[in-house]
Amino acid sequence: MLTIKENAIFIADSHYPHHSNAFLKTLQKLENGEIKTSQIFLMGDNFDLLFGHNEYIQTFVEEAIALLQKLSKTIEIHYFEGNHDFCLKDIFTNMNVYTRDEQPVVFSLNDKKVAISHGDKYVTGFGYDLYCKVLRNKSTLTLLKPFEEAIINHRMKKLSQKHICHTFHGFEKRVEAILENYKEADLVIEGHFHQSRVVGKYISLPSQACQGMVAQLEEGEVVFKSL
Ligand SMILES: [Mn+2]
Repeated sequence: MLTIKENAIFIADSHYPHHSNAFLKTLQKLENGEIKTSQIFLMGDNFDLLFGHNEYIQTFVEEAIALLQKLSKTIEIHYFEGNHDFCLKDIFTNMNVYTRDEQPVVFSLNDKKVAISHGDKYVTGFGYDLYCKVLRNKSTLTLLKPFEEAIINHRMKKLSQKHICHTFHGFEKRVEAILENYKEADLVIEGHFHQSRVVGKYISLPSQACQGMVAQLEEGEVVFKSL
């Protein structure tokens, strides 16, 4: 089983390049050595919109992609694809990239089982499942080609105007339903909800775009912090 290492950094829901530049700044600090770690968990929705099999979408975030490709040669990076960033295996060939279907992935931490995923796997409904399947498909993305620039420009504009930081009222109820799928896990770490809260054994990571924070493993504990 894979192990979560001391000082591992969890970066969730950065929604770059809209909403915040924090993701790019963190990558630059990792590159110049200001931040040191030997393991990074990209928890998904780190990009506000990025997918493979398409050149044009990459032009919005070229610098961040290049930095990630470079960092992945020296740092162990696990990328849990989100609902805004998917089909990434061809872009980040030196990372462990997990599709929605391959999540959650169980890691060990001091003999404990820690289930990690972006956070949109369970309790989403049939419509969402189907939408994910169709959208995250090479043929769909290839079919888009003739219209791609107009569609992508429109999408990027819409996404940049979207309000993404909300308090989830009744979040405990949702967590309870999600945890029905995690009987075996001692700890569950997810992003997606932008809540920056711990509910029992469920860690809802801070969103780098909303709270401006990430999580880091310090003396075996997951702590939320600014980098
Ligand atoms: Mn998400």
